[in-house]
Amino acid sequence: MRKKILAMLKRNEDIFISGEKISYELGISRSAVWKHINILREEGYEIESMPKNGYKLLSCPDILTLEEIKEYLTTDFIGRKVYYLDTLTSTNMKAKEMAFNEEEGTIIIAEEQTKGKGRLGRNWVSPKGKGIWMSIILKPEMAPSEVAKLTLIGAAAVNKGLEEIGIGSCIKWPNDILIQDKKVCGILTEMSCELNMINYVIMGIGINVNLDSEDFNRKLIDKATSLKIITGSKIDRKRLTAKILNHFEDLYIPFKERGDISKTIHISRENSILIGREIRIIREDTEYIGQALDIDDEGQLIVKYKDGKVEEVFSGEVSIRGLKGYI
Ligand code: BTX
Repeated sequence: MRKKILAMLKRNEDIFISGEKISYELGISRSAVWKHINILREEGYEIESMPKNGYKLLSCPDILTLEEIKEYLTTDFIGRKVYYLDTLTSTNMKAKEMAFNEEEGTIIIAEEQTKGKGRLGRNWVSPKGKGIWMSIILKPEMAPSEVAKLTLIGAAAVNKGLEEIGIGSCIKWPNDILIQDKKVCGILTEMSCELNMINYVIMGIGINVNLDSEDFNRKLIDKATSLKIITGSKIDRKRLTAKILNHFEDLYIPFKERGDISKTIHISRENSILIGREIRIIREDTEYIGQALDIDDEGQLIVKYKDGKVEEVFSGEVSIRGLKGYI
């Protein structure tokens, strides 16, 4: 019911709508309307009320519920069902618990993660209300070996979403987004599969939106940044969340339906921070130094080592670090 009242207020933004009209259209008492209005206020909606005129929505809170992101959403199924929680250990962990019973495209978003996960057991700093910490549940019918490409789709979607709000970024193959050589977003793709069949994939996306320098500890400050630090102003998280989901669906559908990943590869190449640079590849405990030559049509990084040998590096097998301070 509260969602319906909110929708009415949003449809009538800037004008008053009477309590009587709301109660008539929704078939509830005027005191019930009043109770729901008060709960909405507690959630952060600024609603003016005047005895004769009724209610007027003045402003909406900076929260990532479906009600708040949907006005920017153009997708068919990605992000059409949103579980929004104030705090979670990790959205990926929660998504894994829920994945079997949820439809493809469902997303889990938390305002804060107390145990945000990076790759290989690393942690992901996720302070309250300042980032986009979300996981998308996917159920593609394809071989498990194809899943690495999904991470590239996620990174390309974030890059395009940022571009749409006027922020240029680079993709550090396969799973990071950097601005000014510092990490602003990380992607963690996890899957559950049988031999030849994927049960589900969880695509976890973490974006440092409105974090301040104090949110990063001393170790991180040299290698991590946020959109707010870069641009000097607070960024609208709702709009950005929806735009990323829109791009994600656009890139995901051709891949899921026809295995077509060409647009993603194009975006990955055009915005790659690695191509042409000297890189360090860490495989188990050994380090290899080489030059990143290209990203091939399958999404693999082509590397030329110091001994002249050229090799395709597959996502997930290696960690890559830049040599000169970038992560
Ligand atoms: P990664 O292993 O490539 O990066 C983790 C490393 O990045 C850490 O060891 C640390 O050095 C650094 N780091 C930690 N927090 C941040 C941060 N906020 N910004 C920049 N650098 C940081 C990257 O793993 C994948 C991260 C995915 C995070 C999302 S959030 C939603 C979803 N749920 C979840 O638990 N994880 C994913």
